[in-house]
Formats: sequence, C-alpha cells, structure tokens
Amino acid sequence: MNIQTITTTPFLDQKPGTSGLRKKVPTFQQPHYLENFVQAIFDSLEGFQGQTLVVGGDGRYYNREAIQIILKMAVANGFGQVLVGQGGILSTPAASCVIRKNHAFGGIILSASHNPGGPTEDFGIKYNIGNGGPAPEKVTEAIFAHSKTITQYKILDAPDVDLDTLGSVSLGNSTVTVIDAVADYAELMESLFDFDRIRQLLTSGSFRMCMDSLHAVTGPYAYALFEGTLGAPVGTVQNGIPLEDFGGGHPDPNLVYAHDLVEVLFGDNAPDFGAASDGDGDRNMILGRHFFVTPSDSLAVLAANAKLVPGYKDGLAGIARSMPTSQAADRVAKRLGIEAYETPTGWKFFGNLLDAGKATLCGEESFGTGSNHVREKDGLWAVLFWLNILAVRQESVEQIVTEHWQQYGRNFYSRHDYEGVDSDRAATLMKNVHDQMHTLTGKRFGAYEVEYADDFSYTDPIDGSVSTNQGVRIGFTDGSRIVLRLSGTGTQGATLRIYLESYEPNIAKHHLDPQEALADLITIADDIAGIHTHTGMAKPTVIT
Ligand code: VG1
Ligand code: CO
Repeated sequence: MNIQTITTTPFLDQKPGTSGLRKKVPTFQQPHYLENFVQAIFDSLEGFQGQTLVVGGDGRYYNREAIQIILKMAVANGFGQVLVGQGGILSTPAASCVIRKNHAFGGIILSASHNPGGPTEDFGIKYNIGNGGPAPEKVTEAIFAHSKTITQYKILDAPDVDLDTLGSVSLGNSTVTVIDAVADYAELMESLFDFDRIRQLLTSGSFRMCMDSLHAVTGPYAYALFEGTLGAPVGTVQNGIPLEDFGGGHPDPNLVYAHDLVEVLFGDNAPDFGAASDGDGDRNMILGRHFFVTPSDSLAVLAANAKLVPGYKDGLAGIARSMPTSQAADRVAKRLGIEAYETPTGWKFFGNLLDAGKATLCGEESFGTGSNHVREKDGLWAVLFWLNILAVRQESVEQIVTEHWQQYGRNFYSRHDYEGVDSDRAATLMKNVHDQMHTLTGKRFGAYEVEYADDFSYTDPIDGSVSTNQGVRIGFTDGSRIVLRLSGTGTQGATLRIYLESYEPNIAKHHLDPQEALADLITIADDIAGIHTHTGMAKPTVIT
C-alpha cells in the first residue's frame, strides 16, 4: 500500500458552523484545504482502525472530486471499510440511516445544504458520529483545534474508485463498497408509515400531489418512493434529476426559493398537496392547496397526529424544538402530558435527547423536522408523515391546520433574514442589543411589556455540556417573543435572523396574515436593534 505523508500548513478558517464547514468551492479547491480538514477530523477521533466509514454527498459541484480524496485518506488513515453512495450521492438523512444500519464508526457528508452549488458557489463537509447524527460541539471544537496545528496528512496514492458501479473493490488494505443510495432509506420509510393507505390516496384519482426536489439530492429517493413504491402518477416528482449546480437555483424549500411549486399550489386547479426539499434532503416545505404550513406548525401538527402513523402509534416520549422555533409544539406536548425540550439551533443538539429516548419528534423553524428514526432532520420523512395523516383523516391540509389552531390557538410566526450584511456591522448590531439586554425587562413597547431578555444558554440534560451565546431572546408578558441571532451556515458576510412569534387564542383572528399579526413586534424589533440603521437595508432579504 502506497501511503503518502504530505507536509502541510494550517488554514485558520476551518471552524465548523451550525452544520459543518461551509465555504466557496474555490476555497475548498486550494491545495491541501480539504485534505487538512479531513485529516483534522480523523485526528480528532479515536478507535476507528479497521472500522467502517460512510461517505456521501448532495451531488453538488466538487462532490465527486472530494469523495475520491476522502476515500484515499480514510484508507491511508486505517479505516477498514468505506461505504459510499452510488454516484457519490447520499442525502443527509440517508447517510444517517446507513451509518446506523451498518454500525459504522461515523460518516462524512458533503453538503452545503440549501446554499447554491457550482464552481463559484458553496461546498461543505461535516462529520457524523456513530449514532448517525452530527458531531457534537466537543468533537467539532477538537476538529477546529487540530486544523489550526496540522503539519501533515496521509493519503493513499491510487487510481480513482469507480463510484457508479455497485459493489466492493479493494483500495489499499481496505474495501470500498459502492452502495445503492436509496434502498436502505426507502426500507426504513416503509417500516414507519402506512404505505398501503398512502398508496390508496395517491392512486385514488381524487388526490393530487406535487413534489419538487429542486434538482437536488432527493430526486432519486422521491422517484423511488412516490412514483415507484407508492404508485403516484409519473410527473408527481418535479426537478428530480440532481444537478451539480441545482439548475442554477437555490435549493431552499421556502416560499421565496421554491417559487415554481408555490405558483402551482397557489394557482388555478392546484393540487391537494405540495412539498419541496433542500440540497441535501433534510429540509421540507409543506403546502396545501392555496395554503402554506409554517415549519413550526408542521411540527406541532405531526406531534398532535402521531398516533395515526404506525411508527409512532404508541405515543411520543417527548418533543424537542430549537429555541427560535415557535412554541406551538410545546402546547401539544403539554396536552399529551409529555416533556417539551428547547435546544440551541442545529440538529446536533437533538442527538443526546434522541439517544436517551427522551424525545421522539424534533423540529426547527428552518424547515427541519425529524424523529428518532435517524439522527438528522429528514425532508421526505416529513412529506410521508403528512401523507399518512392526510390518508387517514381524509381532510385537506388547510382543514387539518385550521382545526389544529382551533384546538390549541395559533402561534403566529415569521423569520426575517437580512443576508449579506457586512460582518462588522452585524457584530455591532448584536453588541448593541446585548448592551441593552439588561435594561429591557419591565420596559413597555405599546401594548407589549418585556418579561425577560437574555442570551440563550443550554445545558444538555444528558451529558451536562453547556452551550452559550445561542441567540438573544426578548420575551413579552403575553408570551410573544423576538429572537435575534447571526447565522452559522453562511459563506459570505453575515446573515442576521430575526424570529418573531405571538400567540393568538381568538379563532376570529386566526385567518390574519402573519406579517400583519406580527406588525407591532416587527417594529419593536427594529426599535430595539436598530436593524435598518445598522444593516443599511430597508427590508429583509428573505421572509419565511
Ligand atoms: C440554519 C438553520 C438551522 C439549521 C441549519 C442547518 O442555521 O437556521 O435551524 O439547523 O441551518 O440546516 P443558521 O446557523 O444559518 O441559522 V441545513 O439544512 O443547512 O444542514
Ligand atoms: Co439541509
């Protein structure tokens, strides 16, 4: 085996963010850049000699090249076997599923998720541990520390592996096995949902759905599941061929970037159900005919209806949501008599709760929902969950959600993103908010009185690890909230996120537009944070 030890010098910007290391493709293409980070991952791990590593990505530009490098480095570092998705493809939830099913030591997922792809766009890499979930902070911190002191990396000198042909080949002293990217995941989905009932719904002729994969990774999974196993008509899946640049689009399933689907679902003769997923398949957007389901409401509705779904019929252990996610799910937890957990942003914080059996469903306002079936959020899982509920209840999406509001009250919710803000200006804005934080309690803004203002800190109930500075929360006496934080996934400048939430028990007001219902809070957020002054922007880049 021809292992080369290459001398290198550190790059000082390899700090993993909310979900791995994300940079522009040309940054990753610099000599040694990717290699340094991969070696820093391996240097942070212990006991993987002879073990299995799972590798796959969302198919974006540079995916295949990166995989070849990772395969040769994994072998040179002593992994016994590497499982790689055919064509280098594995959606993030499928990678999680494959890691768990094969008792792998861990996995490397190549994705920048919903960020655009292409030669000058984004690329990303993250490490998942043996439970199938994103590495916890102590691991990502160790990776960053190693990346700052690295002096060499190991790589096998060997020809590239054929990623398109299924089966095992030898690489150095190890084996690389190209696996079907879809099969294990599809089997897991079939074990959770009532496929017979969903098939009846999709083939009844009276129900139409539209799934937009946005030319990203879920295409092959969606074809196999919806048009294959579940018998939906050909054409149900749109933009289902993964492209390296996602067709020039922005594979982010929200009302702005999934506009083609939105036009269909809000147009004449609209289908009954629409869904989209993101670059790496872990996000989802759910639409009914002329109706948008906010991700926070989606989590609450799934939780309230979980007993209708075979995989969850015995009930839920608990529900976890990220701090900025609306409190709608907490109301369901309360009624079910189960625990509600509030974690920092990022799926890695759900891992311990899921492993310990404390939470069954988890969700984030950023179009992420999932459960204990894997350790990542899972876009198609959420779509199937909705289809299962629709098949059982035989009501429309709109009916199901409005009935939910009638029972629980409505949590009006919106997130305002200011993208591409100068980093210094964004830091000044956050500092300014911090400086005022201690003076806000008791202050009145129109009808609203501040009950508390703090910077969210989380102590993991399982391992006691503490995560600080997770976003400023301003809570009002009526339960409304404003949350401010800076994104940890962007690759250019800073993205400021403002999360707004109010609670409305009055059914007569449930039909209001969220921007209207939240208008006062939007003004208060600007009063406190000086958003327009600091960013120099008159309005948000994206409203979800
Ligand atoms: C964003 C979302 C967060 C999500 C993360 C990764 O992070 O807000 O909820 O977990 O993306 O999702 P941030 O730090 O930019 O707010 V994905 O689908 O990009 O892996
Ligand atoms: Co994603």
